[in-house]
Amino acid sequence: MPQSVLADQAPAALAALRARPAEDEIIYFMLPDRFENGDASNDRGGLTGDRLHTGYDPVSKGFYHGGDIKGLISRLGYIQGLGATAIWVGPIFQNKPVQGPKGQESAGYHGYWITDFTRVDPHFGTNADFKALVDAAHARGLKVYMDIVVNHTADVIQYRECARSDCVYRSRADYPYQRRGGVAGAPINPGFAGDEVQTAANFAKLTDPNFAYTTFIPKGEEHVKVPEWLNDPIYYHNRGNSTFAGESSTMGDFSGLDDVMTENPRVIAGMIDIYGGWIDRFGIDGYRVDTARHVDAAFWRAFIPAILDRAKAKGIPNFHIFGEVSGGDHNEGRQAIWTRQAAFPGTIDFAFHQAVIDTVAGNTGTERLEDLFAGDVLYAGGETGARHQVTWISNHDDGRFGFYVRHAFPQASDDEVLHRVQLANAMLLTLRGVPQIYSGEEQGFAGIGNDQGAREDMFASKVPEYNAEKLIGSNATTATANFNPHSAMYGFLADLTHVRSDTAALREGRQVTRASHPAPGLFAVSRFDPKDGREVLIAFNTSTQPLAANIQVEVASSRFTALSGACPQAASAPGSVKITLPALGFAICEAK
Ligand SMILES: [Ca+2]
Ligand SMILES: [Ca+2]
Ligand SMILES: [Ca+2]
Repeated sequence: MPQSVLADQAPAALAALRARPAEDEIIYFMLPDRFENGDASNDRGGLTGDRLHTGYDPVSKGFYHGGDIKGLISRLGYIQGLGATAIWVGPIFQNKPVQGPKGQESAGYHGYWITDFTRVDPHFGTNADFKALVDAAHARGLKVYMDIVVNHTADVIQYRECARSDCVYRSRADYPYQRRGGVAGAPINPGFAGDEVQTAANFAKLTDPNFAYTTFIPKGEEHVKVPEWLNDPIYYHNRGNSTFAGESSTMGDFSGLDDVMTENPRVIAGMIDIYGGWIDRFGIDGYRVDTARHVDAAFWRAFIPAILDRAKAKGIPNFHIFGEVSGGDHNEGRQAIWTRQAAFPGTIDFAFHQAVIDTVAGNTGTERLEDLFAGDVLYAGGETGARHQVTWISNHDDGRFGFYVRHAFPQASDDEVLHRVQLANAMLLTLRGVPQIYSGEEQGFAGIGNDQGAREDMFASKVPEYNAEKLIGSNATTATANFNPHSAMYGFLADLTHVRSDTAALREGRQVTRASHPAPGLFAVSRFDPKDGREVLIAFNTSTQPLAANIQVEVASSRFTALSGACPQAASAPGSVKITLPALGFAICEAK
């Protein structure tokens, strides 16, 4: 569309967008550094020198590759063509360009090492570029979700007693706040009643940050963080590296990243100020919250309502906030805890991810999926609340679904791998929750592992390991740009996103399990239109054999239309329909 046409449509598009509930969205997630390079002049972020100074090295997985906000703007049509309705943009805040022990350095290309929380990293562009992105997305009816971090900042604070990698966690019991360096140490912080008494008066008594370790800030970095209050070590836990267990889960440093003292009311107010500011200035539509489980629940109980209020005041009633709760056994109860005691409207659904891995990139029976959805009552708001869960099968940390399939079924043909990945995506786009597609899925990216192994470039990559990857359903490689709207996965996903967006039952409808199996095979659910109750039956076959089965439906559902796959025209008898599915196939059947 020409820019002038977009501008004319902008106010109406924005009003329609603001009115959509979170569960109507299909989210497309990308790391800006790896998506599209729209401006070669910012590739080094305005810095000079080698890659350890600029962070730029397009040949290496762990450094900046040149993607930026201008590039992302230029590809919004590609994203919209896929049928996504929202973008989740990896963190765009200014980062420490390079971190890590000598010889093991890597760059902040992923965005999770923030120094300045108020501005865009120069590798990605400017705050004005980000405003242009939000406006351009909104003009197309696309929402913009930012990826934010509260838990930590870049690694700036150091300890005298140890180097970053060997700073073991020092607990509150062994290193209480009122002693310096252990229970036998000199008295400090008199009268501080502990971090659970969250009043300004109490935290005013916490003046010495050197209870567990002796903190210092290397010369030249004293004011590197913005806002300025973040430069004071008193606003950090300073207890050494998290073991991701017990108390250290919320108070330990994530591999040296400075862990913020989120119990302090000054910190809570400061973070509300920072992230409320982005809403005020840019009118964005939601936050994906990094490392949510490493911040105490009381922080979220204060932060989340304040942010939702801030959004409402800005005319954004459906602002979504979804937290990353990773680790542990990835069950639905563990996710649901954070919607209850930490007030998250939704979490990134690791339980869904694991259940689809087990059943489609594994040999677990489809009862696993029935169990998953039986847990929906655990979420705040019950089954309605569960529809705010952000569901996914591939991402930048845990790896891509295709990788899991190839790992689980090393003998599988290319065709079987493609069908398994498509089946998993069919589940993603029809079952309850807000589906999130990770950039590259639509071009058959499978990745070579997790983390850096799953962060391939969409533009022509110079990374040899990426370029050696065999894509799924495509003869292309990542050595050339992959914005092909005719690829097998793009067309497949676009068909399903349009079915979802056209069918209220698949976005907002109640979901009832109809059939499951102790071994690979049938899984079926019905979803119901929230207004007229019309039934949509969705059936999946996770086995490599065709199947036919009678499935219970509503007695009123006597005739069907196929929205995808093969559906019978009519019920076999009142309340029963016979579904026939090919190996690893599925069908979406809407009652007339
Ligand atoms: Ca660039
Ligand atoms: Ca540190
Ligand atoms: Ca923490």
